[in-house]
Amino acid sequence: MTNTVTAFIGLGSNLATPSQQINGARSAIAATAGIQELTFSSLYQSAPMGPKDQPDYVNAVMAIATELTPTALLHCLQGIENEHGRVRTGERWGPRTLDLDLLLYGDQQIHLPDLIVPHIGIADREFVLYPLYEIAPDLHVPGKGRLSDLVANCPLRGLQRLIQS
Ligand code: A4P
Ligand code: MG
Repeated sequence: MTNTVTAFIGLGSNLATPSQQINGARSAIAATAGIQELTFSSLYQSAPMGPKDQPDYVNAVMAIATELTPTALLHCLQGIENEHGRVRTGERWGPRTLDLDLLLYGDQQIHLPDLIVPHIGIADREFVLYPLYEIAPDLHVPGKGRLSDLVANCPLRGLQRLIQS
């Protein structure tokens, strides 16, 4: 691949054996033309943000090198969500088999109707910041500051790193 950009993807699931959903999504992303996996974080378990009457989540962050445009990458991620049985019920922050968010795309700030990068919730979500910090501790988040500072200001809220067998 030539002219690649480093991007970070947030993966989340709280239905249908979440850790398997995450691992399946990782394989699907890595197998996509124009994407090469660089690093994958540990899996983390967290209490649901939003409605509490849903199972805990498993989250992870993946670093990739990609020659896809941000919009093409988003469409790939949405296709993989759909292949993993994602059903959009319309409930905000409701349970899901698989959620793939484009967290960062190089040092770009993007404001399109269907794509905002850095991802809108990045600075407030322990289940994004801690796995991201695990694989890229020196990162600077465009428009928001140093990742290490964002982590220092974000409570763990019970986030747990899962030991993988
Ligand atoms: N969109 C805009 N920017 C982006 C981006 N950077 N990456 C648009 C991905 N999508 C982006 O997303 C809604 C719209 O966001 C899309 O049409 C896309 O064009 P969606 O995936 O269809 O809907 P959603 O995920 O239900 O909405 P939302 O607001 O993105 O939810 P979040 O922020 O993804 O939160 N609790 C824990 N512990 N862990 C979790 O992972 N996740 C959620 C969902 C709720 N609670 C959670 C977790
Ligand atoms: Mg989403």
